[in-house]
Amino acid sequence: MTRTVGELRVSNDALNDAEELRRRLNTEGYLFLRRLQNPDKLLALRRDITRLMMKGGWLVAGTDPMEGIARIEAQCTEGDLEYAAVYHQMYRLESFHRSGHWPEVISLIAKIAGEPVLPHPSKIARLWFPKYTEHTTPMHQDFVHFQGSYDTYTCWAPVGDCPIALGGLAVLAGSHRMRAIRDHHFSLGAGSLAVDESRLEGTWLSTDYEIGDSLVFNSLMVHQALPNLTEDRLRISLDNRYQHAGLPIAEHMLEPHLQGLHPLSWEEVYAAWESDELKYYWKKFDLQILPRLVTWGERSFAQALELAAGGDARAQLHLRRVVKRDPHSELSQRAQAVLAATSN
Ligand SMILES: O=C(O)CCC(=O)C(=O)O
Ligand SMILES: [Fe+2]
Repeated sequence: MTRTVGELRVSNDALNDAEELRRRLNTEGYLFLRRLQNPDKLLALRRDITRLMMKGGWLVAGTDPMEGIARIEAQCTEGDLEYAAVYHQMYRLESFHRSGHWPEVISLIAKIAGEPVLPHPSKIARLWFPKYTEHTTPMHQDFVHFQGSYDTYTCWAPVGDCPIALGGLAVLAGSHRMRAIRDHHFSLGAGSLAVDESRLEGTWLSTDYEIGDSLVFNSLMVHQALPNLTEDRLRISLDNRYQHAGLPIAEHMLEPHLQGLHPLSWEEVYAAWESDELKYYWKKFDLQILPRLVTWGERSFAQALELAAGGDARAQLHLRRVVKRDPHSELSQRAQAVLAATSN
């Protein structure tokens, strides 16, 4: 994406005015708060995560892990076994899960959505390598991934400063007004689904994020990540989801993130936790749980097969990733057949 990016509107002035927050969310589709989250707590989390990245071989040995200086040879992303190796270590951190329950975020969501607020059990972080821009999160609506209710809110926040060049999140101004799910097609970036760019109008908004800054939007807002154009820095961010506990939630949001790609159980996640407080916390709510819709995922995979058969290098890369992850799965068999037919 090369186009001008406008500045997000800062809404800190409305932080204590629930009605005004809701009005801005309705008119603009997002709320951007400077330093909503405590920088010290985020830095402590960054320390925990970068320590695991160093242990996992993602960072240059001898550098300060807090700097997040990537070993370019270690590049990987969601869907890669190498990604899961570090992501799953991080996923076992109690501090990571606790960060999705920090009161500053919960009380903001309570003002928007009402109480009680349900933080989704499926907490999410992105650990994005530099010089890997074809894997940048493409433009999409979260609903196709997370489903449940349209009134599910994503809170995106970098775990460290995130200037434009490090590839923070951008939202498409006004895109929430079409209260509908747009067509999505195959894409190489995170989630493998993108909306058709030619049908989009409006200005992309982002900012030079500083630690603690948080961007909240609902699940129909079109957004994407900007590419990580730095020489050697990893971008670390959280995108946790929240909703009113009385609204429906899709069943996969009750499981650890990336369950479909890289299985992990809650018992494994909880194995080294010191406190029981957040274990299975959602069971105290009487939740309305919806089955996961596989429509979008299946369409993306079918398109990847078709594109790969026609010689599309990105689709072929996607299929090779599927095969490497689990050579014996049914999807892999189909991917292998296409790859074999197109190799020369
Ligand atoms: O951080 C990213 O690259 C993707 C985040 C995203 O799509 C989201 O927060 O919904
Ligand atoms: Fe998203």
